[in-house]
Amino acid sequence: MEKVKELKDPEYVIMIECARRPELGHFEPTISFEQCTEWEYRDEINCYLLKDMRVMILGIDGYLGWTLALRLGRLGCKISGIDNYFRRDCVKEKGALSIVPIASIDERLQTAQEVLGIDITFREIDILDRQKLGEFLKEMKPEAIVHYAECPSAPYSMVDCDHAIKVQYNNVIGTLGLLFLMKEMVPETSLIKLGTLGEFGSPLTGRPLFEGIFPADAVLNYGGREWSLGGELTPRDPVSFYHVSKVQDTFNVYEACKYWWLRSYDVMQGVIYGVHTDEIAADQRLRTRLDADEWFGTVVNRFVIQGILGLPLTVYGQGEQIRGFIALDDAMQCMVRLIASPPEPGQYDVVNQVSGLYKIKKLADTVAKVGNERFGLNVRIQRVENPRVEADFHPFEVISKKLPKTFGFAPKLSLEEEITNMFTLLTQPHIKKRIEETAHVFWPVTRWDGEKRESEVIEVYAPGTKQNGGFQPQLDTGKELVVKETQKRVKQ
Ligand code: USQ
Repeated sequence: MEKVKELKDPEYVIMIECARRPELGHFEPTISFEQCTEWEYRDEINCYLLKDMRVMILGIDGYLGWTLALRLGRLGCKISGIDNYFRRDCVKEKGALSIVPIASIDERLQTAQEVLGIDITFREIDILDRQKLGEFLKEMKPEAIVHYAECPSAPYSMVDCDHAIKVQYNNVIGTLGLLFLMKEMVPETSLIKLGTLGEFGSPLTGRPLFEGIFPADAVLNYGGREWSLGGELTPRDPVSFYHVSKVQDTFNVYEACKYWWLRSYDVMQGVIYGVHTDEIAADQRLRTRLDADEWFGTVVNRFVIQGILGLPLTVYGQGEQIRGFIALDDAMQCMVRLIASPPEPGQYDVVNQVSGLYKIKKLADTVAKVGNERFGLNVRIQRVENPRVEADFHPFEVISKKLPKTFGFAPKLSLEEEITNMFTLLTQPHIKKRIEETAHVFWPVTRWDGEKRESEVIEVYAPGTKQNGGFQPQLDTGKELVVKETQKRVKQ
């Protein structure tokens, strides 16, 4: 009682100081973003951002890492990053190259300085080298770490035992080591970890893909009894050894937040597509990579490139598979927003990062439509034997409420707009030449069943000639359902 009285005494006032800049003096604990001089409202992103925020990007030389570095640098963040060129090496192993020519890291860093005035501190470090990574963390003291330093390819993880082990070792052990380093050196730093929507698979029951954790009012009913599921991690059903590595990461990050009060957002990202952000378009030496080979090319990117080459677009199986997608620029917007609003100590949270859900055959139709109508091409589509083991027909309902509702994410690009941006860039003669040089590694030969043979063509068809029936995707953003149709399977 004495103690309480003491605290209520007007002579005793609780004040806090900024751990980052103690010289600013003392503040009342109720201080808000608006009152704090360290947080600035930024019109261009329509949210508050910590001044000179120190952000470290692991995997800074990659498709996403490089693009994000420039975006954050332009917003005034102090960027550091590591890379060991894992991705460049794997693509080389396939005999492929980035379709969009990319500069060496030295030239990229210099150009970022010259053209955009961004200074990036880079070290060539393998995420598995804990000694070097630890020293770099100590030197940079990042306030946020974005973890992109994982092998992102499902097919690469399915080539054979060596490749599966390489992917899982790099991804799982790399992340686990990072978590221990963060605990030792930067326990207050937020970790923005790239997971994948594919962790959840595509439940045949139609159960929605919640944002990683069951909502508070979810219940399990079984044998006449009922239990709450609220707050528990939702089931995972990964679709390749690569996706399994992401599931293992999920549990490791979740536990680290629980044991050590680390803080993390786990980003379940859909398939990214696209080539454009204002920063990477500022100079051709700032362009980010784009792959089309069967290992590292993702579906929309591959379709556009195949269309330019005159190869019918390779729809695997029936093309009825539904996936979540997001354009490169929109994905960067999400990442900036997550970085700008750090989680609380001990908080592990999951966001589903998608802006649209599409069937593969619908994607092929859209790419063909844009290519044929706006670029005078003659794009055709082919169904090929699916090299993967994945459900062909399945319901697909994705909940993605947190990014739009809590973090203010609003997608800016439609699928057609970004596909148009892609055709515009990739039909340039010097890039078209690179597409032709890489064409021999487009065809799917990596099969999930382990057989060593090429997928066969089932049929070639003209765009728009396949009925759009079957299950319809449902995206619940909490604002409006982007596509809301009765979920039922109709006759094909
Ligand atoms: N597909 C085709 N034709 C192709 C390539 C792919 O029909 O030429 C189909 C696949 O069968 C699959 C879908 O397109 O159903 C997506 O395949 P993808 O290669 O574009 O993407 P995926 O292997 O799922 O992996 C990619 C990224 C990965 C990320 C994941 C998000 O490489 O890093 O985690 O997308 S998600 O798909 O939501 O798991």
